[in-house]
Amino acid sequence: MSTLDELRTTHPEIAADFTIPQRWNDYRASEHGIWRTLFTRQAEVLSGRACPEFLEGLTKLTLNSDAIPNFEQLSEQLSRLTGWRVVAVPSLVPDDVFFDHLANRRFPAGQFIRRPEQLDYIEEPDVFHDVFGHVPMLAHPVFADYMQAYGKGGQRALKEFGALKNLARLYWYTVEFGLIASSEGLRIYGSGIVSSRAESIYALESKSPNRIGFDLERVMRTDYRIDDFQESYFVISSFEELFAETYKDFAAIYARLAEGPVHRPGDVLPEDRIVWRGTHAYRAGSHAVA
Ligand code: HBI
Ligand code: FE
Repeated sequence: MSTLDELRTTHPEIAADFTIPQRWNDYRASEHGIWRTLFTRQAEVLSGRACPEFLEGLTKLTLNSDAIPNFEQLSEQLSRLTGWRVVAVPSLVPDDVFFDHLANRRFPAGQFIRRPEQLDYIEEPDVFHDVFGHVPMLAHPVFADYMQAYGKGGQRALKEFGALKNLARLYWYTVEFGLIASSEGLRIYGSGIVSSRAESIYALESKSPNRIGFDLERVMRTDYRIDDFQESYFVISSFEELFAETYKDFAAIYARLAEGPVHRPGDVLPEDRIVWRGTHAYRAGSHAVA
């Protein structure tokens, strides 16, 4: 991640909170074309795979394949639904800046769009991952509150040794890679899955990964991989449950977590509520110790 001074060389107008003007008029036709390609193929793969709340968010915000959304217009619509706005940033921003935006119901979205050769994988969050992947869920009132609570929790965790790692795992296994057990079956809500064609299919249909019932401390103890499909997904039963389970004072939880083990991404534990036991997972339980 770059510092503010480094970013000033490529983005002279960057503000202290790392926001930049979106400059919607400056996107090229080819860039809108990449949005269109990605949107079209995800809309196809997500019908029957994404949770109803995500699909309703797309509809309520009138997100479509036409063009990269204009953040001003999108924010007007989103703020009427849940009070959130979308602001443009170059890409990843420092943790304290990220948390401050979320705590104030601003979602920082990458301004740029990936290149044609990056359709399937990109390391830094671009406008497709951030807007298509994250923003529809911010139109859901309970999820919108969850994201703000995460931002506030992050501000507190920054002051406490070790806590940020625990909290980042919660974000990873819910906001980025979460599954939900809907009345119709398993569905996706995590942005990292919904913005990836291959992982949208893998997360629900592959026999390989574990699907494990969500448990806050279990998730906060589990390392994650950033370079491949997940070996385990955690399944919530509702967004109300997710919010209730996480709207707690984490101080006592962080103290307990500092003591116990850290689990590998593919570990299955005796106390896990197994939704599906993956065929490629480790069996022995935890190894590393915090
Ligand atoms: N910045 N733009 C952006 N998007 C993120 O998802 C993000 C970030 N900075 C920090 C960060 N995520 C994580 O380290 C925290 O959620 C822990
Ligand atoms: Fe993301």
